[in-house]
Amino acid sequence: MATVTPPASTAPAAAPASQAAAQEVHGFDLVLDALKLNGVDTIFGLPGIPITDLTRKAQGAGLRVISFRHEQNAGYAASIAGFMTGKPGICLTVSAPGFLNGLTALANATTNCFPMILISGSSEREIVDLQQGDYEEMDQLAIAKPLCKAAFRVLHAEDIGVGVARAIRAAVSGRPGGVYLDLPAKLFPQAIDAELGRKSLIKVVDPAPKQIPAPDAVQRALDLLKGARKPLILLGKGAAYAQADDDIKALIEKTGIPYLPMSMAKGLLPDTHPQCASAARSFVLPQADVVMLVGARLNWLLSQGKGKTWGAANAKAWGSQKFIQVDISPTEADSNVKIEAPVVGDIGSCVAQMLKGIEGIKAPADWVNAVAEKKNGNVAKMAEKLAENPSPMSFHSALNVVRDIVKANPDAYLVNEGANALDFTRSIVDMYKPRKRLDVGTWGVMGIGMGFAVAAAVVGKQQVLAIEGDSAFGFSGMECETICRYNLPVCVVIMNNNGVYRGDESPYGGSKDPSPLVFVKDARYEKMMEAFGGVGRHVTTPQELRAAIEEAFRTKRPTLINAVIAEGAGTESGRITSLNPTAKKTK
Ligand code: ADP
Ligand code: TZD
Ligand code: MG
Repeated sequence: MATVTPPASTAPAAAPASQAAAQEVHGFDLVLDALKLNGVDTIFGLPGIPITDLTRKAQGAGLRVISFRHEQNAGYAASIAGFMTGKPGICLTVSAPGFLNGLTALANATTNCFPMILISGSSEREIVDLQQGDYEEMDQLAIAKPLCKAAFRVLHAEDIGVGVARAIRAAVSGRPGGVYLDLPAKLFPQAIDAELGRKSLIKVVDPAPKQIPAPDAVQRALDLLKGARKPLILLGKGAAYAQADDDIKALIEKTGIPYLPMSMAKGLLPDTHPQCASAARSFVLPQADVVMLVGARLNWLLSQGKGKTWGAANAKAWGSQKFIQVDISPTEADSNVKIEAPVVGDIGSCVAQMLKGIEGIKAPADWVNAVAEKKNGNVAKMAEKLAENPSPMSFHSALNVVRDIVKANPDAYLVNEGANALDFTRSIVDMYKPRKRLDVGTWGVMGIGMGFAVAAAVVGKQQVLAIEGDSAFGFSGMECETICRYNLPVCVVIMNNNGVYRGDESPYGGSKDPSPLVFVKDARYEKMMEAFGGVGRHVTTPQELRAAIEEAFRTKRPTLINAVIAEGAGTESGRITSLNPTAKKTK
């Protein structure tokens, strides 16, 4: 039934303007119709064979197409759009190399439980499978499979509706993740009867169905909390993703239990909330007797739930805590330590159920007071550091400015990557609203910066402030052009310490070349934004930094601020020096 218009692997022919063609619809149109039918309004991508026309037709069909300079950045944009909205972000790439460039972002999305669909054009199956050397030949489906939650290929135009529907369901149902959708070049110009095409499309009903937890699992968790003397709630980015903000707040406030937000859960309740225990992290983790994880995994970011962080005498031993884990994935429990009370379901439903039985659960006053005392001491110490004003700037003196600006602009998105630039920002800059802090996530991946910033501006429609290590920025810096082209309200601040972690030379010596960790001294990154018509600022004091960010927020113009930080201000690997045990100690 499907008619194929050759040749498939070169630019596809436009629909013939004959009478018969009026009754036909092409693969191109069906892909776009299927996406639109399911509420997709934005595509992040990079054009080329065989999807060039798809990107232009998408615009013609009323979709917003954000065209990047590298697919990895388009992929990161799609993935964070997925996190922000709970709907799959769409990334569109060309075959083999474009697909591979997007694949890092797809794998990262899966690792972080962000819903995303990578749609890549691919070469001719017959030639690929016989390895006969097609243009950009690669068995993309096979390569994508181990790196994503699900992978599908559509060969016939009448199956596009099913392919898109399956991709959407796979991305957002259960634990969200990355999905690959392979669309061979031949598919796009395929013509089928228009009525058949229309009927073949599926508007997905209830793509992320609620998963109600079992009552006995909820009761088990409540009983544990009831008996706790030192309870603690850990909020992860799954809790932020779930968009159950009011119920999570109610659960925390009604029980009075201290809570600790993971990086991207910051702001789910304001970091300044009296129960927020961030400033007493190393006190509460080993002390707590019952810990309730809500959308957070006991991975490396939580020392696998073991060792000294958790009050055990040695690194491999378990502490004495009992864990409750609220998570949509039934296999997450026990992945690192015993989970006494797994509550499996979507966080919205789980927390709603728990709230019904929360009467009588109250964090003991002596524990709450002990946490508050520890926290107040640490906050006072931090205030002293923040008040210092060294020259060149330290991370603290620069981030003190950012802290004020975010406080005054709580709706702004904060994108953050680097090592010291990441760790100091996380601990110094308070967040006030949910899902506003977008960062390197589970992998600690460098390169998310400009992709996330573009997506936050386009999808979140708010001012974006990206706090970037100078190394981190380099991974996606070319997207300054994209930011200028779409005239996005993005203010990039580069914490420029002349290198990876620090700008000083290797303690080992032995080469005339610069250390692998250092860059051109005093590089003028701000000129990159100027090159595309944006604003560039070079700042050396907190006053200048404040004025420059305030100007950017006021004018909403694309801005890059090159903030000079002392070369030696950082530490090797930032806060995770322990994972780098052989490194010679830097000063
Ligand atoms: P963090 O890095 O902030 O600790 P993780 O990415 O490790 O967070 O954990 C997120 C967890 O949240 C994952 O285990 C995932 O299965 C879970 N999750 C994601 N979305 C939901 C949801 N809607 N309901 C329940 N659990 C969810
Ligand atoms: N490559 C990728 C994709 N991700 C990584 N995390 C790294 C390399 C290794 N890496 C880090 O973990 S942080 C970092 C690298 C290269 C850069 C740190 O330097 P920076 O930040 O300038 O961004 P600071 O402020 O100088 O520490
Ligand atoms: Mg640096």
